[in-house]
Amino acid sequence: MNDKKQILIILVLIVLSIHYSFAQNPLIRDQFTADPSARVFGDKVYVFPSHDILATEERGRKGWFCMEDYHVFSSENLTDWEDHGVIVTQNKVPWVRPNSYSMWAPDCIEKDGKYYFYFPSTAKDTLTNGRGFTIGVAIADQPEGPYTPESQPIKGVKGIDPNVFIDKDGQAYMYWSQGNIYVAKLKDNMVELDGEVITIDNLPTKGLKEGPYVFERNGVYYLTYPHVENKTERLEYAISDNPLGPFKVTGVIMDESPTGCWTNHQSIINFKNHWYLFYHHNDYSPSFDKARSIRADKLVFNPNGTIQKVTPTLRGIGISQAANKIEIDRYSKLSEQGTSITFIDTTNTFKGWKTVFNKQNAWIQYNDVDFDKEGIKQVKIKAKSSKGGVVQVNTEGLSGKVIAEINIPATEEWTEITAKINTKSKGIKDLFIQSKTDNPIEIDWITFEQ
Ligand code: FUB
Repeated sequence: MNDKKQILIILVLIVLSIHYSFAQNPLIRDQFTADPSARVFGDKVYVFPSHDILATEERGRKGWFCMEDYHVFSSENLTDWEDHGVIVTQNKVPWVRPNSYSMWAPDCIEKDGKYYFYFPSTAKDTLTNGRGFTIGVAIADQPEGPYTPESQPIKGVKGIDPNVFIDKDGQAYMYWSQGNIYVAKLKDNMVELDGEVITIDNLPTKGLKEGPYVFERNGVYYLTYPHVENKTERLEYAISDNPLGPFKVTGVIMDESPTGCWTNHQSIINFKNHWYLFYHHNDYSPSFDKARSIRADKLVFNPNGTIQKVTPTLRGIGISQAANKIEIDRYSKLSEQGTSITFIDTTNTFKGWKTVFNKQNAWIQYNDVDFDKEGIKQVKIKAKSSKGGVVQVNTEGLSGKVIAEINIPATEEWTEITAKINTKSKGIKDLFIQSKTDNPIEIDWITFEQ
C-alpha cells in the first residue's frame, strides 16, 4: 500500500473514531461521566470529567467507584459535544498503582500555551506507603492532547479532587480535598507546590466536603464544594477577597440530587457572557449511583454577587437545531397529566428515553429550537402507537397556530412518520407537541426536514 493510501485510511479512521453527542441533560449519552471540570479554551468549552465504568470480578471493586481513564469532550455551541477519546489511562502513568481503577475527579488548566491535566489516583506503594490518594499532572500542547504524564506525583499532596485556579497576576493555586479542603501555591512550572499547604478554615465541620472548584468574578473569589449537610452531597459556596482565604460560607448552589445520587461535583464557567454550572447526577443508572452522568444548567448571579440556586433541568443548555433529532423527553415543561418519560430499553439505558402520551391534550414543551435554516418543509417523528393516534406540533404556545399534524399509524413497531409543515417557523422557538387522542403514543424524537 502506498503512503497516500495509508494516510487516507488513517484520516478516515480518525474521522470515524470521533463521537458526537447531541446534548441536553445528561450531556454525554454513550458512556458514564462524572465530576465535570469545564474550561473555556479559545472559542470552545472543554469538559474533563471522570469516567465511571462498572466494576466486575476482574476489574475494580464491585459496588464502588471504578475508573480507569479520562476522556475530554469539547463543544462550540454547548449542544454538540465531541469526544476526543482517552487522554490519560491508569496503566500508562508511571506512578499510578496498576489496575487500581481509582482515576477520580480531574481538572485541567492552560498556562503559557501548555495544558496541565491534574488527576488523583492511588500511587505505587513506595510513594505513599500504599495508602490513600495523591495527585499527578499530565501535560499537553493542546487541550485534546496528547498528554504526557509526569513520572512522579506532586510532592507534598495527599488527597483527591485537584482544582487549579490562576489569578489575574499569573499566580497559580491548587486546591484539593481530604476531609478538609486545602490550598497551596504552585510554582511557575505548575508541577510543584510553592510553599506551605493551608487548610481552608471556616467551612462546615460536620459532613463530608470535597471537590473544591474556585473561580473569580468582580474581585470576589468563589470557593465552591459539595458538602453533605443532610443525607447526600449538595453544592455550596464560600467567598473571599483572596484565593488563600479566609472564606466565608455564603450559600447553596444546588440542593441534594433528586435522582438520589450521593455525590455531586461542580465547575462553573462563563462562556459568551453567560454563566453555566456543570455537575453530575446518575441519569443512566438510577439504581447505582457510582455510574454517573454529567449535566449543565444556566447559573445566575444576584446584583450583590451571591449565586441563585440552580434547579437541575433535563433541557439543559444550548440551542437545538430544528434539523437535528430533538429528544423531546429532555423537556422544558410537560402537562400535569397524561405525559410521562421512561427508558426506551431498561436493559440498555444508553438507548435513552421516550415520551409517552396517554391522554387527549397531554403535551410536552421543549425550549430553544433554531428554525432559521431555510427550506424546512416537513416534520419527521419516530413514534409508536398500538392503536394509532394524532399529535399536533406548534411553535407559538399551546394555543398557537398548529404547524403540523401527524397521524401515527396503529403498529407495535417504532415507525418514522413524516408530515407536511403548514406554517413556517422562523428564529428560535419553543416547540410544543400535543396528543389529540386518548390512545397511548410513544415518541422517541422529532426532527424537521427540507
Ligand atoms: O468520582 C469519585 C469521587 O466522587 C470524586 O473524586 C468526588 O468528588 C466524588 O464526586
